[in-house]
This record gives sequence, structure tokens and C-alpha cells, in this order.
Amino acid sequence: MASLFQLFLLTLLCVTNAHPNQTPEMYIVYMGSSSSNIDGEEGVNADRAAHLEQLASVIPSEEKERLLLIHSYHHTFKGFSAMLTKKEAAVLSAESGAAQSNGQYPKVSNDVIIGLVDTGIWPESPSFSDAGIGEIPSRWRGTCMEGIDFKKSNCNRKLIGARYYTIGTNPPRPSSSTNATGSPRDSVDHGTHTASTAAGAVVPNASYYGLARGTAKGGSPSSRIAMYKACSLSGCMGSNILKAIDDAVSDGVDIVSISVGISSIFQLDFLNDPIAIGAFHATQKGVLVVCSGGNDGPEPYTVVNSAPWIFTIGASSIDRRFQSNIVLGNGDVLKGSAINFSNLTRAQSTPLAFAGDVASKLTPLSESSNCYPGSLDARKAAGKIIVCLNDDQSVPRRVKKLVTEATGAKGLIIIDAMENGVAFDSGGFPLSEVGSRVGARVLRYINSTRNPTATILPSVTVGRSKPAPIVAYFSSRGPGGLTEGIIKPDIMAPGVGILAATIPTFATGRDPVAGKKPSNFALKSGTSMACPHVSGAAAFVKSARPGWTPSMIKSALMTTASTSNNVGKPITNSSNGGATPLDMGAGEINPIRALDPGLVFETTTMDHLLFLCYYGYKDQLISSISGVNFSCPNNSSDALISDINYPSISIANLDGRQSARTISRTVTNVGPESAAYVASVNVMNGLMVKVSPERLVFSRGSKMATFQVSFDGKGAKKGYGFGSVTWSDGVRYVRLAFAVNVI
Ligand SMILES: *[C@@H]1O[C@H](CO)[C@@H](O)[C@H](O)[C@H]1NC(C)=O
Ligand SMILES: *[C@@H]1O[C@H](CO)[C@@H](O)[C@H](O)[C@H]1NC(C)=O
Ligand SMILES: *[C@@H]1O[C@H](CO)[C@@H](O)[C@H](O)[C@H]1NC(C)=O
Ligand SMILES: *[C@@H]1O[C@H](CO)[C@@H](O)[C@H](O)[C@H]1NC(C)=O
Ligand SMILES: *[C@@H]1O[C@H](CO)[C@@H](O)[C@H](O)[C@H]1NC(C)=O
Ligand SMILES: *[C@@H]1O[C@H](CO)[C@@H](O)[C@H](O)[C@H]1NC(C)=O
Ligand SMILES: *[C@@H]1O[C@H](CO)[C@@H](O)[C@H](O)[C@H]1NC(C)=O
Ligand SMILES: *[C@@H]1O[C@H](CO)[C@@H](O)[C@H](O)[C@H]1NC(C)=O
Ligand SMILES: CC(=O)N[C@H]1CO[C@H](CO)[C@@H](O)[C@@H]1O
Repeated sequence: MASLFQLFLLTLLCVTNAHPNQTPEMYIVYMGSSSSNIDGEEGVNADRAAHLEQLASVIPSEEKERLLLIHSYHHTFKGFSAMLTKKEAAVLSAESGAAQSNGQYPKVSNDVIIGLVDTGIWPESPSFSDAGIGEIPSRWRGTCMEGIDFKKSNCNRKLIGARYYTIGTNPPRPSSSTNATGSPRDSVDHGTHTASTAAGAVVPNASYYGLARGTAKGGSPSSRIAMYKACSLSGCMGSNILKAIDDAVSDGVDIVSISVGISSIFQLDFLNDPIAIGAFHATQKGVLVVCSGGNDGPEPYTVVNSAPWIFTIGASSIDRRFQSNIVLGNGDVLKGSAINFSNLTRAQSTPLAFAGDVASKLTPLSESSNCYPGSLDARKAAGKIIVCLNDDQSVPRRVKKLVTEATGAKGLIIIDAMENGVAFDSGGFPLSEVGSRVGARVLRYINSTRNPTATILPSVTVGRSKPAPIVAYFSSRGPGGLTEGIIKPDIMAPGVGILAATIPTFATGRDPVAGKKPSNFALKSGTSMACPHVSGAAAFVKSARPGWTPSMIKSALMTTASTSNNVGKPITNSSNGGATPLDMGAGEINPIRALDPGLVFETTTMDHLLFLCYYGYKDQLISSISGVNFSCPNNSSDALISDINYPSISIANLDGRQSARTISRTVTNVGPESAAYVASVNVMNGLMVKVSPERLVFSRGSKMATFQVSFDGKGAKKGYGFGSVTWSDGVRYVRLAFAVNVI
């Protein structure tokens, strides 16, 4: 089961039961690419019949109620999902071979469609108004499914499609418990936010109760939105995700945006991962799939959704902070970070205590100082502002807030070593978060006086903050856990404190703000929020360059991404270290530059098939999945993954004692027909990097060119080294980032 990549959201993993061999569970029986002639009604029925027949061959007759196809896929690939025991799944699996142009600024058209696989949508949000947007493109084949509290009239020329997927029964019996699933309506407050980030309409004077006030709009406000609700608060079933992608592609979306994924601990290999399989077929059909890379950073090997055909997104901060000042009894004013609507004022001094000093009996200091549940004594903590540490990360901020609030404390100061923490939304509860340096001042002050006091002021928005962007500490990092032959994430986009549409109720776990109407907008953080920024940027590029394929759009965004921050220095991570391609991919998106990238790296279906060979899958499986009669080169090996024509280069193992490794890349000129580009190399770590030829010439009859980059590890430091090759015609800069692991 995949979960949502929004930070601080409670996500549950599907717990498998005690007898996995006997108890039926949901399986996807995946039967490869669909043949081209089955799109009609007849083909669909024929497929269903064949799938049922296959099921009947494994399910015992006394359990024939299980003879029920939960989904039958037929648009882009063949297969179905059903409730099967492990043994039945194994039998089926063995039977079917697999279980599981040029010129200046072009006119931007309204006709790009972004499909989101998410938790549904709140259609009444002003971000989904269709004012001023033209007729729905005639190629659109999608639908607006009715459901609980959701009518056809909830769709419009902006929100052009909405579908939902329920597990097992379809349609569900309406009951309060099915409200969450029996409708395209969002009840989680995730899909509404991501959809408006991707393509929300322009809404002036938007804010979160006065914070971050300004004009809200999506990455591509002219694009259309189609919502595919495959997820709920407890996560997303793989079978529903697969069905949603299949429908989105056949409905005619141009881009699929998926802010969802499996935890990096449970990562599945490419051909067992429903997102990767669905995305493979979507890409084959010319649909770009953009996914979040996960929130398991900053440790390495945490990035997910890392197949080369997926556009994998990391999260960065923006130049806006939410500051909540702490005023100590001695008059010191300390800058903390939080989103809070504290009702304390400068005039009100509240007693201040270190959590370790208000511990309940027999609680170890390591627990009380981190505000573990049950570790504080309410009689000692009530009425005070409590100072908690965050040095063991096992008690999230949300829990620290609940623990201190439950004791009757008046407020909370969290000391977190991550100075550039992501502002936490504590609603009406006074809270502020400080780094270890400021934290030490608070603790010293507590020690210095008999009756320490403090107050926490409400948050203010600080704009144009520097430096920005910074790689968000939570953003999952490369190298990829499945292969180090491709740099992942691919790129980074804003994912910290993002203001976008929300469900306007107080029932979603957020504290009410006294006397105010529920807000139409909310601030959220996570790679879930970064992903739709890139989906919107890709829609923007697509609307201006309608002929470009998914890989051209992806390449254009990657090679033009920015690697310096708003003080002109290289982008850093959250502890001020230099950010590498394993943290941020090619860098921070820069959609305007992507309209005119000069050259692009096209990654073809053949590249993806070769990737699967090099990764180690058998020809037969690859042919069955892709529908292409294909045999793997007999020299296939993991090391060759670096050779697929990707818009970055990663070498998993460069032996410093052997001769140089040469990697080939082919570029396609999408700029002026006659052009000459010259290469320059930027490298750290003592690697020797040479480009050949050093000059590429294009003309009317010659749009493509191939070059070699050789990497020599002699004299280089062991471990990962980074750099880039940049091609320039004097106007455009085509930057190819590389990561090389010297052994
Ligand atoms: C379920 O939806 C119905 C119809 O909109 C509504 O009246 C009811 O209050 C909802 N129940 C819950 C628990 O949200
Ligand atoms: C913006 O909204 C606030 C309420 O949120 C209102 O007080 C203010 O007048 C509005 N400003 C404009 C320019 O509409
Ligand atoms: C602040 O809000 C809390 C509840 O959130 C309330 O108990 C308290 O009286 C309020 N204080 C002031 C000064 O308004
Ligand atoms: C505060 O005092 C205690 C002992 O009374 C000491 O262990 C602790 O290190 C002091 N903390 C600071 C920040 O000075
Ligand atoms: C930041 O980068 C530095 C140096 O590259 C590294 O030592 C540190 O662990 C990184 N910190 C985070 C939070 O990624
Ligand atoms: C695939 O191609 C091989 C020859 O390359 C041929 O022998 C085989 O029959 C083909 N299989 C299919 C299903 O077309
Ligand atoms: C692998 O084999 C193919 C032909 O099957 C050849 O073109 C390629 O150069 C070979 N690669 C290596 C690294 O030997
Ligand atoms: C690999 O395939 C090539 C043809 O592509 C063939 O010439 C060569 O003999 C094969 N090598 C082995 C070891 O099978
Ligand atoms: C709801 C609320 O109290 N919002 C406040 C948040 O903080 C800013 C700045 O202090 C105030 O202007 C808002 O009124």
C-alpha cells in the first residue's frame, strides 16, 4: 500500500494478516501490454471474460463469491485485480508469465490536461473556478462520476473530470463510513491542495488566516484538471492506483501527477510497483508521469518512484518563512519558526520550564526532555510554557504538541538541531521552534533565574528570506535503492509552507482559529507539494510546445534547472552543506527557461526496455509487459544502466585503477536550426572528465548529435563526486549533471 507524501499526515500501512497463505488479499494480475485492437466495447467484454475464466481456474468452486474482478484493465495494459490467496496468485502468475519549434514566446493554449491520482477534490474551492476558460478540448474522453455529495455539476471547464475507485464493491452502499471513499470529493485535504498547486485558477488575496497573503495560482493556471481518487487517509491500494493511471491515459490527460508512493523501507522492484508499471505504459502512450520522491530524507538511499520513465521530484524551501518570536523574561527576543495563532502578547509573561524538570516520576530524562507521551507531570507542567528537545526524532512535533497541550501547558518551545526546520502548524496553540544555538540560550536563561518566564508571539510572514531555495531536510535523497545507475531525484521544486486550496472546515484535525471562518487555503509541506509544481511547470511547457514528448519536456526542465540560490551561491542543504545531485537532482525548476532549452536528451521506449534488461529482468517478461517483441543484448549488465540516453549521468562504480569509463549521449536540437554548441566541464573530487567532441554543429539536415564523456577516477577521492557538462551556444545553457561513485 502506498501512502501520501504530505508531511505530518498520519499515514497507516496496510497490515497483512497472520495467515498470508490462506487469507485472500488484493492482487494485481498483470498480463502485459494491451494489443492495439481492443479499445472497443467488444474488446473490453472479451478481456473481462478471459480474466474471469482465468480466475475460475484457480479459485475453489465453494468460494465462487470471490469470482469477482475488482478491476479489469484494458486500455493501456491487460490484467485485472482480484482477491486471491498467496497460492492462487502464484499459480496465476506462473500461467500468465507475470503477476503483477522554434521562435519566441509561443501562445499558451488552454488545452493541456493534468490528471492527479490523489485523495479527491473539493470542487467548490475558488481555485477550481472556470471563469474565463474556454470549451473543454474535444479530444477529452473522461467523465465526471457522481458520488456521495458530488454531482456532475461539480465539474466545469476547469475541473473537467473526476473519478473514484473503491475497494471491492462498486458502487458502494452509501453510509457514513463510505463517505470518504464513495465519491470523488476529498475528505483528507491532500488532493485539493495538490490539484490547485498544479493548475489552480488565479485567486487574489488568498491567505491562511492572514499568513502568506497574496495571489494564489497553480503552476499552470490555464490547464485543466481531472481528479482520479485512488487514495484515502489510510493510503492508496496499488490496484486502484493502476486503474486510475489506466483511466487517466485513456481519458486523454497529457500529464499524470502522483503525490503518493511507498515507504523507502518497503520499496518494490520496478515491475512489481503499480506506480512504476502504470507510469511505464503512460509514458509509452506519450503521457508524462510526475511523482514525489518521498519524505524520508535526509538519509541517502531514501528516494522512491525512481524508475527512469518517472519524473521524480524532491522538495525545496521558498523565500518565505513563518516567524514566531519568543520573548524571554530577561527581555531577549529570539526568532523561532512556526505557524501559530498564539493569543499570548508581549505583556503576558508565562512561567517557563524545561520538560526534563517537569517529568513524571521514574521517567528517564531522555524521554521527558523529548516530551514522550506520558513523560510529563501535569501538576508541574500546567500553566507553563514547556521547552522540549527533539534530539531523538521518534516523537514527532505533532505528538509533542499533543503531549504538552494535554498537561494544560500554555505553550511549547521545541529545540531542534535542524536550524532551517519546516514551520509546523500548531493552530491556536502557542508554539515556536528554534535551532540548537538559540535553544542553548533558552536553556541557559532557565538555569540563570529562579522564576523563568517567557511569551510566544503569533507568527508573522517573512518574505524574501535568504538563502532560498534550500533542499528541505525531509526530502528523500539518492542514490536510488534499486539502482545507482540513474540520478534520483531528477529535480527539485517548492515543497515547504506551500499555500494552496483546502477543505474549508475545521473538521480535518486543524485547530479552529477563534472567531474566524474556515480558510479556503492551507499551508502544507512535503514532496507531495513539490510534485504538482513540476506537473504544472510541465503543463506550461507542453502548452507552449505541444509537439514535445514527455522525455523532451523532462529534459528541458532538467537541463535548465537552477543550481544557485537567491544570494548567487550554490544551493545548500538544511545544514548549510553544498547540495549535490543526489539531494536535488538537476537543481531547482525554472519553467520559463525550459521553454527554450536549446538541446534535449530524448529517452525513448527502447532506452527504457534496455534499462529493464540491464537491471536484470528476462526478455520474456519485458516483452510481455511492453508489448514489444524484444530480446535483451547478451552483454546486459547493471553497469550499462548509465548508458541509457538520460538527461543526467550516474556511474554507480568507477574503478580508479582501471581505464576511463566512457558514456555516450545524444542530443536533439530544438532551438534555431543552425547552431553551434561548445562544451565546458565543472567537476569536483579530483575526477578527470573529458568531452568529445567539444563542439557540436547543427543544421537544417542535422538535428541530432552524439558526444562522449569519459570519466577517469585515477587520483580521485573515493566515494561520490559530482559535476556537470554544459553545452552552450552563447545564449542557451544545456546542463548535464553527473554523479560518479569512485571505488
Ligand atoms: C455523508 O454524506 C452525507 C451526504 O452528503 C451527509 O449528510 C453526512 O453528514 C455525511 N456523513 C459523514 C460522517 O460525513
Ligand atoms: C483581503 O481579505 C481580507 C480578509 O481575509 C480583507 O480584510 C481585505 O479587505 C481583503 N483585501 C482586498 C484587497 O480585497
Ligand atoms: C487563549 O486561548 C486559550 C484557548 O486556546 C484560552 O483558554 C485563553 O483564555 C486565551 N487567552 C487569552 C488571553 O485570550
Ligand atoms: C542547567 O543546569 C544543570 C544543573 O543544574 C546542568 O546540568 C545543565 O547543563 C545546565 N544547562 C545549561 C544549558 O546550562
Ligand atoms: C549537508 O551537507 C553536508 C556536506 O555536504 C553533510 O555533511 C550534511 O550531512 C548534510 N546535511 C543534511 C541535513 O543533508
Ligand atoms: C519475436 O521475434 C523472433 C525473432 O526475432 C521470432 O522468432 C518470434 O516468433 C517473434 N515472436 C512474436 C510473438 O512475434
Ligand atoms: C553489448 O552488445 C551490443 C550488441 O549486442 C554492442 O553494441 C555493445 O557495444 C556491447 N556493449 C559492451 C559494453 O560490450
Ligand atoms: C552476443 O551477441 C552477438 C550478436 O549480437 C554475437 O555475435 C555474440 O557471439 C554473442 N555472444 C555471446 C557470448 O553469446
Ligand atoms: C488568526 C491570527 O491570529 N492571525 C494572526 C497571525 O499573525 C499575524 C501577524 O502577527 C496577525 O496579523 C494575524 O492576525
